[in-house]
Amino acid sequence: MQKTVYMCFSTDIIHGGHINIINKAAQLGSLVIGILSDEAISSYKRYPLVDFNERKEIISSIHGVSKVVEQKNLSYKENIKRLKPDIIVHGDDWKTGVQKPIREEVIALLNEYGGELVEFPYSKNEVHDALEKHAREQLAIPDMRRGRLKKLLSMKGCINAIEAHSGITGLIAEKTTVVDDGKTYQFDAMWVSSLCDSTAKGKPDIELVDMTSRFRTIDDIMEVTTKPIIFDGDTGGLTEHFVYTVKSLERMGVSMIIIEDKTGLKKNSLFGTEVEQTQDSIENFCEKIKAGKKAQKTKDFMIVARIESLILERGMEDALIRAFAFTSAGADGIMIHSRKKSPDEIFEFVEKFRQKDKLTPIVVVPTSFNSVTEEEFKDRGVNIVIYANQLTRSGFPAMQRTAETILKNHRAKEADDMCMSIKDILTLIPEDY
Ligand code: SPV
Ligand code: MG
Repeated sequence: MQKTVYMCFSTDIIHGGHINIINKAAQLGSLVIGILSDEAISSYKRYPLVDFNERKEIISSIHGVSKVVEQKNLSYKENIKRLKPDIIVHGDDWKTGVQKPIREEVIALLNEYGGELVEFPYSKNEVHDALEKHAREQLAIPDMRRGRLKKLLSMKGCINAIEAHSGITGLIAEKTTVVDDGKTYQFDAMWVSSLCDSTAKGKPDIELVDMTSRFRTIDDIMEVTTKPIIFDGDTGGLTEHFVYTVKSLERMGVSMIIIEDKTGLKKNSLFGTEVEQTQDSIENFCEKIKAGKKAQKTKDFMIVARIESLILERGMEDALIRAFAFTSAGADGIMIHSRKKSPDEIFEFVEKFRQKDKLTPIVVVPTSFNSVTEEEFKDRGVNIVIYANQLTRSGFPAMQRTAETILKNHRAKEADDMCMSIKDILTLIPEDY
């Protein structure tokens, strides 16, 4: 009887190397190709330029492929258990790096029933590398980047974002990948926080850093990344100014602005009622939202209204009245904020809002109520979870400790163990990025 051969494809660019390995695999038996889901690809590599159905059609029409199936995760487990292939084929490039534990799991699963792993030498090819680089560059084009947040939201239901305030923090948000239990995890988007952008410039978070400077930060991040951007627009400023901000952000390829319903001198929400803060009137804030929606030119851009009622201790009822008024005014989403350690008031808001509105995306920033997992937020009806300041809050103490160690010892030797090696810092950023 003919053997069954299984191979997984995670690429959306088919080139000669792929045809070559398909030909070799087909010679070993009846070839089934697993096509990685859009969700798995976007958390493993990058957002696919060609979607699942199209990839399925292309690959199933290649000579030598007898069947195509979906592979939902990077892990082969589900499909191996279901299909029990005699042979699994892969390039030998997965012996190291992110895919190493996936390979080990495949070997263990094959050993359970005497299946075989066949690895063909992986050939690095400059043309293929150039195609991949080109695909990445496509993702960074403003039109492509802007629309991707909506696509990710509808694909995943709940997405996450981490703060970025510079090129290097943008790269961390872009590239950090973790493999756990056969799944890969990456951040979906970046949050350009007013707190972290101001802090990086040594300034307080009071709308002192002007828009031109905030745009410069976005530009620095955009130059070296491809992921969608959510911009912290503070109060949005005067309505007459806000409409220009919306148009500029949209042109740059930012996907979403979140503005908070405060007025006058804005202070950071995490101060709560310890400082004087004034909430905007519902009428005025609705006018700002309406003006912003009217100013935007594309369908992709989103304006999210952030409600400060819980922060300012004005009560749940006030928060809900505002939420429904702001969505009626055209807000594309609601961010509800709290500085309580317990997530109870956030959960209560989400439950009550969802009783009347099942669709409008809800955004949370769990800096204080940080014990809740993304999975629980999703189950309760939250759509965007933003880690708003953790890179700044971890990076700053590390630098401060190093500075103190040098001062104390009148030399840098003792600080060396706290630092990356010179070789690592020199090669951290590739020259042709
Ligand atoms: C920010 O990151 O700047 C925010 C979130 O606006 S918070 O600091 O919690 O107000
Ligand atoms: Mg802010």
